[in-house]
Amino acid sequence: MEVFDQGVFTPNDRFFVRWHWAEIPTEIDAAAFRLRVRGHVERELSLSLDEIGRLPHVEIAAVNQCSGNSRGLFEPRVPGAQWAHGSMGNARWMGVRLKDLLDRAGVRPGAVQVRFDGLDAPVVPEAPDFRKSLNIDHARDGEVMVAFAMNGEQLPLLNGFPLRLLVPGWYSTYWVKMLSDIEVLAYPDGQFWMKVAYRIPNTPGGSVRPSEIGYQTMPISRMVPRAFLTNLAPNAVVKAGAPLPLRGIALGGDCGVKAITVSSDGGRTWLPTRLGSDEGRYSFRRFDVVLPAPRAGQVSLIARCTNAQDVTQPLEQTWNPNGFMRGGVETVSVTAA
Ligand SMILES: Nc1nc2c(c(=O)[nH]1)N[C@H]1C(S)=C(S)[C@@H](COP(=O)(O)O)O[C@H]1N2
Ligand SMILES: [Mo]
Repeated sequence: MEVFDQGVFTPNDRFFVRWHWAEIPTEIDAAAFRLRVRGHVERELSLSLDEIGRLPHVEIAAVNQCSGNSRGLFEPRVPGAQWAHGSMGNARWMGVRLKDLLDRAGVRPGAVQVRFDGLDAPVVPEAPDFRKSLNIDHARDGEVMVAFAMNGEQLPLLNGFPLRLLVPGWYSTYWVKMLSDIEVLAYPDGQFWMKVAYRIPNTPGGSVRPSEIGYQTMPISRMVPRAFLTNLAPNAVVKAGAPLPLRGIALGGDCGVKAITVSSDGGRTWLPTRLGSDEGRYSFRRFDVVLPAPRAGQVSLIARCTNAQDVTQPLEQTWNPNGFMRGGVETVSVTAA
């Protein structure tokens, strides 16, 4: 929260890092590197970084958020990486449109999905290589991109040098790093990382009761709106009888932020906040407000995001057994003294 409090973009050297498998190249020969585009296409491509760099460049500000961000806060607890809210970050990404690469290869009629693979590998050969797929129309929407720069610098190795997929508005499980292989499929991808892993209940907010069974699941996809207070740590002591400044960051999910409201009485009454600069609909948006002076005692503070599609965060926290897609409001309790 200290880092998020400093600005709307997350510095590269403070950005979270996550890989599934430990077999990750620690150096890459940029001159020898090739990106393959193959499968259900007119002509296979093997593109150097120079060739990719000559395609039209696009830049977008977008939040990279792990599907399991905040999993460590799930109640009851669930297995998996015990993240608090730090497995997200916002950057300016520069690259080329995936559509331009696919057009160069010529997608053949009957294409259904596009699968993405990177240079990392499982630690034992029987384990499934990390690969993710998007539907063909999504892959060609002109927004999904192959990025080579992050906040004006080349992609850091740990964030996917030399290329990573960028799927604005979608959880970053799809943002395949060290992207080396793009395969157009004439059938739906049935491998582990689409069929078994990264699935959420097919329910509103992907939420179920802890005892619930027998529900349908589907691949996780679009992010949901979220808001976080960044200037007050949990259990901080604030001044009683003095106006209380609040600041934070929010994301709309798969669209922009429309409004952030805050409550200091557990959600009974809400105050509007002032929004910070608009860096685009997939970016973090900052907000701030000064609350009327609290009386001495416990104060529970809540920030709540409404996105451009009028989706508002639920007051009750969401839950599922994989700890994905947390979407309910977050509460920060402080003491006024
Ligand atoms: N090649 C590859 N790309 C990957 C992954 C991976 O294991 N291998 N993990 C994904 C997941 S689950 C997340 S949360 C993001 C993390 O991106 P970051 O390390 O740049 O923050 O990378 C995604 N891309
Ligand atoms: Mo993730």
